[in-house]
Amino acid sequence: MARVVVDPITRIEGHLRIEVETKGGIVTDAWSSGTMFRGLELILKGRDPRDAWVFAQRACGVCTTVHALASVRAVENALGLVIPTNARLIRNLIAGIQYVQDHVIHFYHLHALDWVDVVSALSADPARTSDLAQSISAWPLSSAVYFKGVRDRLQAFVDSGQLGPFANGYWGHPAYALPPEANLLAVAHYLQALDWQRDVIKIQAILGGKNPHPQTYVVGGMAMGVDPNSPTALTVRRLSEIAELTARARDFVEQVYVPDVLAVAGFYKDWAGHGAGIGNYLSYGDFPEGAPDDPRSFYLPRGRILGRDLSKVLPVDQASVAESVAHSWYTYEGDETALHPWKGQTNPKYGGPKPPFDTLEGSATYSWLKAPRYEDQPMEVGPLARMLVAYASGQADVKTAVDDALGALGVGPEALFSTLGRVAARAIETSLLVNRLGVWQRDLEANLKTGDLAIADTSRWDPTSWPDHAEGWGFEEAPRGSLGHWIVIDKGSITNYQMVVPSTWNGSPRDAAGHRGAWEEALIGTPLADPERPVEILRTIHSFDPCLACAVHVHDPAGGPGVTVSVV
Ligand code: NFE
Ligand code: MG
Repeated sequence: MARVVVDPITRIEGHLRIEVETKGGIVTDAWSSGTMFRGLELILKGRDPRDAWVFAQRACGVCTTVHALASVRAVENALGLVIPTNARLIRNLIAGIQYVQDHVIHFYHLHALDWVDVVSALSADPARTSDLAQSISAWPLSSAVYFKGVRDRLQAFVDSGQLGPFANGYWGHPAYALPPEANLLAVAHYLQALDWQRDVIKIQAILGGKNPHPQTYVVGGMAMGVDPNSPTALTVRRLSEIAELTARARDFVEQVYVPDVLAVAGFYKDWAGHGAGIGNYLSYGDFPEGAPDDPRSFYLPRGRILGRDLSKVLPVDQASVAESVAHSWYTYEGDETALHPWKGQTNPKYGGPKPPFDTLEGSATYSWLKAPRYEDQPMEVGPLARMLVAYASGQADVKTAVDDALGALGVGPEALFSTLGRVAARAIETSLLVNRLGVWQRDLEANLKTGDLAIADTSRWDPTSWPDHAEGWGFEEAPRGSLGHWIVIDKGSITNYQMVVPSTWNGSPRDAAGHRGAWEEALIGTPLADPERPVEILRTIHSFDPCLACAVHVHDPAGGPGVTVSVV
């Protein structure tokens, strides 16, 4: 038996330590530890609820805008505000392009190198790489000359000894399965995606003033002019720029990202048998296409699946969410083992071993993440949860797209419950949303043409119009999964604010009943070919797209070491 410790897991946002126990080269138990504390929820106490979104949005620079959206929704819910149609559609557009950019960056820059051996790409034949590229896509950058150029560029990196983003990979690891040509193709697209993502996110800058952290939210709607005839508002020219950028986004997703995911997945079908995890899936649903607070109008439906049973989609009620701190570095006053977020507390109390330490073994508390549970059950959230809930709900676009992808890979729906299923679900979701952006834009233009220029309901702007005490919740589907903000307002100020974030669901430690979190559970049964180079741990953990900055909502002033992998 050996303990394998990876700390930190890189190519994620924030600080994550994973420890696993192995027996005979197979993972038999796992611990997920968020190693930083931030306390944003404490920073929000005492503030004006109308300002909360600006602070909350700083939880993260990766999923950026999602905390602003969850925050304004929580305050709107507390004050009983319904946002106008224009605001609903602009919010959908900002959130939608965020998904598209975030998912593509995740695949190429945060996850692909778990599957793609960069050094092997150096031995690829550019002509055969060109043949491969043209066999899977009509994307024009696919000539032998182009791929030779990429290979030469990569060789120059290696010769200089400065590998940059490709330093310290597990190159040559026996678990890599792609031929050199597929590796070169993926490296070429890794580089292209860097430029592409910078361009397409301009949509957020057009609609939000800047990226990351758009600045145009307001409680009750959006704070921007939408008169197509005014030079300072969202003009016809701006709308046509958005349409052009959306087309660029769509071309890359359809002609590069999706074909690459399918091609890579074809070499790793064994990963449809690893990484399933708990089998409970939660989606709050999002992208309202009618009444903004009616989940029946959502493009991606709300629902819950238990025990991988796709025949039933169960309802979701915010009252059923609670966070346990039984194994976290927090204390709750009183005897409660789990608290609903309106009653939530953020009392940090480090209870792990004194650093530096080798392992967390024997430490009852081991993470700065709390353990969110739905009716006491751990849930997986994220693209796979959303696609499964939508698929089981009979959402027509999702059903067609999922069935097509399963058909292309020649696997059945059970393959979805896996590490590979997560990667595929993210690509399917990206493809659906990049196409939906055009629908929301057309709806926005059509609504503006009717003369409806309403952009915010400011009827409750004055705090003297508020009740003495109000409670609200705001749900959002962030790229990594279900995000909830809960707010309590007393006499115009925030008296409690709790954020229950996607990576907190997925990366949670055990709860009071001993249930593991989604990452912990997903690692069990994973084979490790070489425990000193545990690429298999990275595959499954990265498939969730972790974000610890969101999840704990500090830093090591001394800097600390780089990545250490130890087998103890
Ligand atoms: Ni920091 Fe986030 C997303 C949120 S995290 S990335 O998506 O909310 O889990
Ligand atoms: Mg929290």
